[in-house]
Amino acid sequence: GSKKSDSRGALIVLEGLDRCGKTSQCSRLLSSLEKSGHAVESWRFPDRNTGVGQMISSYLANDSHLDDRAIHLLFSANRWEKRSLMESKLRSGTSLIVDRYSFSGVAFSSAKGLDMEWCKAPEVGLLAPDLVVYLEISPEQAAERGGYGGERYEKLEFQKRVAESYKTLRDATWKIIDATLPIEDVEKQLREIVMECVLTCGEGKPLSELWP
Ligand code: Z5A
Repeated sequence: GSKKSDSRGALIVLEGLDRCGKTSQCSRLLSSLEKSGHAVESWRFPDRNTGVGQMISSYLANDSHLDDRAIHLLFSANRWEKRSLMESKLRSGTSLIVDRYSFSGVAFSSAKGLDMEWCKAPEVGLLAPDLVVYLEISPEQAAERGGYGGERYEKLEFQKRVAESYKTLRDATWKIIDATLPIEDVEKQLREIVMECVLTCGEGKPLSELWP
């Protein structure tokens, strides 16, 4: 049907441990939404293409050392530098599928021992997702998938603490999908949840900000 003038895109966020399958699912979701005629883009954080993103990338590759709070604020700044573009895309009717967002920021930094409320503070005022999907997998099962590479956080003990942080962070609005199911089954469940969200946003659900 014809698009109403107030129809906006949906902000959809995928979260989960390293190797849970976010990247695979984001690309499947992107092509299925495109095929059904939706305006949609796939984004990811960290966005390693910006100046801040390059500092983050070098930190993750263990090529540079940064204080825990300093890197936390860089991850947040990396989202702030994309905020206005994000808002204009959504308002112009483009849905965004985002691989990691503020929840990763809080989960990973609080897993290092930083206070969770302190971690949330710099995220206040960023756009709140219309939907957060958590792809659930145990740290042990995730580690079995192709093994970890050399990046800083790719260690079992650390991923266990991240999983605990995510448990504290998640609320009743999050949708949880069993990420150990076959890729096609995860894809099907994800598509259904996302389609419903895209429709609701198109019908004029207002944009809101973190933390709701
Ligand atoms: N970080 C942070 O600290 N603060 C922040 O604010 C943000 C991030 C935003 C880099 O992220 C690190 O930054 C990340 C968090 C931290 N550290 N960790 N850990 P990244 O986005 O660059 O990297 P990543 O998200 O952790 O990892 P990834 O390698 O991109 O994993 P993935 O996207 O979840 O998974 P995948 O590539 O789709 O799949 C992994 C493998 O599993 C692959 O071989 C697949 O074929 C396989 N797979 C996928 N699905 C299945 C199913 N269903 N069954 C079996 N096998 C599967």
